Amino acid sequence: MVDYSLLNFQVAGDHTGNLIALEKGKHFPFEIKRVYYIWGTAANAVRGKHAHRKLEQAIICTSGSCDFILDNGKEKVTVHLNSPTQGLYIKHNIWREFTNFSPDCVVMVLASEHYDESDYIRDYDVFLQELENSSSSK
Ligand code: T46
Repeated sequence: MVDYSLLNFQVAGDHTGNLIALEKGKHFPFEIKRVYYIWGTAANAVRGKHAHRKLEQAIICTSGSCDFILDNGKEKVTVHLNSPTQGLYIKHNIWREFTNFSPDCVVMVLASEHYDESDYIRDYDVFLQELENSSSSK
């Protein structure tokens, strides 16, 4: 099974509209060191195409929708994100691609580490090799 979970956020706000507050130490199983967001992506673009060696992330589609394809080297699962009330939590060693963007899609990501290109595995064969090395060293 591909290791991921969906975090459900409590909605506050009032009759005029909604609000979700996300706090350090309360809503995520990691300390948030970085926030970034992605928007204006062409519908059929495929982003991601990499895994991370260490990074954990919570991915929230704050507007619109898109699909995340998660791959642990053996199995794949597609997670459709279409609500600001849910966060897709993924740890390291998961190959991710995301696509099928609605025109209004905004993806906000909360990350456990600062940006570090050396944490990326951008070659799928290297990803498979590193997975094998880590399982044979256990
Ligand atoms: C993931 C999805 C949801 C930075 O300079 N700082 C940053 O914090 C990030 C994330 C990227 N960049 C630069 C590096 C590249 O030149 O922005 C460019 C595109 O980055 P990347 O290839 O990481 O973008 P995505 O949208 O393919 O993937 C990102 C995350 O890397 C990834 O972990 O899950 O968003």
